[in-house]
Amino acid sequence: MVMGVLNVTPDSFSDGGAWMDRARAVEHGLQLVADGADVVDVGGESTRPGAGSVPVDDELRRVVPVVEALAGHTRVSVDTRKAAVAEAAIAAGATIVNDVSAELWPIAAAHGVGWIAMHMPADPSVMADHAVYGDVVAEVTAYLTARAEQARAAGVADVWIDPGLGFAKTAAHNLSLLRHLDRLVATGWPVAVGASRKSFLGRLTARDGVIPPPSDRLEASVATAAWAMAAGAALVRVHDVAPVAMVRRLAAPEPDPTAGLAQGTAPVDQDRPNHQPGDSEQQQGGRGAQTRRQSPTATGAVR
Ligand code: HH2
Repeated sequence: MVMGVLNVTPDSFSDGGAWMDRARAVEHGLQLVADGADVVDVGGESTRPGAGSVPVDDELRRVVPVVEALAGHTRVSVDTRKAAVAEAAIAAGATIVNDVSAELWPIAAAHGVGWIAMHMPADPSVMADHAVYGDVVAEVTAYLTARAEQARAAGVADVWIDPGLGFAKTAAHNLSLLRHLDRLVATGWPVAVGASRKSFLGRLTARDGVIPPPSDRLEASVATAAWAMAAGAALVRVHDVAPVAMVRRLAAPEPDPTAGLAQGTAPVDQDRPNHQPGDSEQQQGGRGAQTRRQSPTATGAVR
C-alpha cells in the first residue's frame, strides 16, 4: 500500500503549517487519493526530534474533522500516540491506528481496526540521546515482533511493523535497517517503512556541504520507497504519492502490462514508434536487437 502523509500541524518537519486550514487539508487528502494513495495518514502532532507533546484537545481539534471529511472517500489512518485521539479518530472513520509509540494495540483490538507498531525507543523530546544500539536490526526486529505478537494475541487482525526510520537513529542506523529490511520482512509481519524526506536522506544527498531542504528530497525519497518495496515492504508512508504510486505499478504491475502482447492489446510504447506488439527481436538477438545496441537512446530497455 501507498500511505499518503497529511500532517495537520504547524510544525511538522516537512509539511508543517501547509494544511492547518481544514478545507485545504481535506483538499490535499483528496489529491493524495487521486495521486494513488491507498490510505491517507492524518497526524496532529509532530514527532520530529526535540518536539514536545501537543495538548490532547488541540490534537483532537486538528485531526477529527479532517478524518471525518476524508473517511467517506478513502481509507484513513490516524498518526497518534494518544489513546483519546485514536478513539475519536476511529469514531470519525479511521480504520488504522498508526502508532509511533507502539502501545495502542488495545484500542485497535477493542475497535476492530488495523494497527501499525513503529519502533521509537524514547520520547521525541529526548530521542536524540537514545540512538545507541548494539545490533540495531536485531534489536528493532525483536522489539517489533514482540509488540506484534501481543497485538495479535489481543485480537488485532491487521498488524504492520515499522522500523521507525529517523526515530532515535543515526543515518548509519537508518541505512542498516533499510539494507537489512529483508530480515524484518522475514518475520512474516507486514512491514511499513517511512523514509520520505527524512533528514538522513538530506544528509546523504548533500552537495558541496549543502543539505537539501525536505521539499528537495524527492528523488532520494522515491528511490528509498522503491528499495523498500523491492525488499518486500507491504506499506510505504510518503509525502510524494504520485511518483511512488508509479513505482508501485512498476514494481508489482497489476494487471501484467505485457499480458496483451500476443493479442496486440498491450499498452503502446509512445517512445518506440517502430515497436510492434509481439516484437521479441531483442530477446532473440535479431537485427533489431543489434540496431538497439548500437543506438541505446532509441530503446526503452536502457532508460
Ligand atoms: N514518521 C513520521 C510520523 N509518523 N509513522 C510511521 N508508521 N512511520 C514513520 O516513519 C513515521 C510515522 C515522521 O514524519 P512526518 O509525519 O512527516 O513528520 P512530523 O513527525 O514532523 O509530523
